Amino acid sequence: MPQLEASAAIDFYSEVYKDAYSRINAIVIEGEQEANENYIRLAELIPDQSEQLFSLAKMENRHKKGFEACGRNLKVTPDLDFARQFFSKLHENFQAAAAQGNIVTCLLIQSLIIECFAIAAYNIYIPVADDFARKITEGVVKDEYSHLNFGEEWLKANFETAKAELETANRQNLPLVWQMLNQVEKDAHVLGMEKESLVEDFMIQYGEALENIGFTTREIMRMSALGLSA
Ligand code: Y39
Ligand code: FE
Ligand code: FE
Ligand code: FE
Repeated sequence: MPQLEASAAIDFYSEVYKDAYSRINAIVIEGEQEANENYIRLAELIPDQSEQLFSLAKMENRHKKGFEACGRNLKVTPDLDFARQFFSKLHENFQAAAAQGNIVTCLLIQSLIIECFAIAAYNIYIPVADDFARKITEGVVKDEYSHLNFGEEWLKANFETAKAELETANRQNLPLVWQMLNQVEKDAHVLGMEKESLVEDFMIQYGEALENIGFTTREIMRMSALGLSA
């Protein structure tokens, strides 16, 4: 089924919609919570940018509150156990990298992969969201671009020393995104969001980010192809 253009055809109060929403809404709430923690951790790892990183962490906390309100508005209880499971591999990889002081890997996971995932998901959700959630999500997605930009700027400024670690971290973490998308494909579809649109938007954001950081088109092609078959 093609990506829906408008929300007119969606019944936000049907049991089928609310059941799917209980998982997607939980993913977003848990994702915002983990993003908040990740930016606080990054503030410790990059002390000369801590002020800005704490301000990003604060935004993530606001996003979480906004999406909690979206769930309440539809009288949906978010399935947070499912959501924790959903993020567990990326979460473990971030924790392990942080414990070793691998800032580049932490930034790739949070500021490139997770932010691009968020931007893709929110852009695709906005046209099919209920009125309440649309307004919230429009405000949030603007912030996510600034989070992605933070990662791009730092990695661009440190490109020569970061390059090899970025390639390794990409190889370890990009395939996880495709596994995660496969897990939510059905629920996203119920909300009017098509997997192909999500993949397309993610690849555009992620490819542009790698380009801004300093990778060549050939390198971007090679890095992006990883795990696509997962
Ligand atoms: O930086 C952020 O705010 C990111 C944590 C939020 C993650 C959002 C993840 C969205 C995935 C939803 C998948 C729906 C198909
Ligand atoms: Fe379809
Ligand atoms: Fe956010
Ligand atoms: Fe963010």
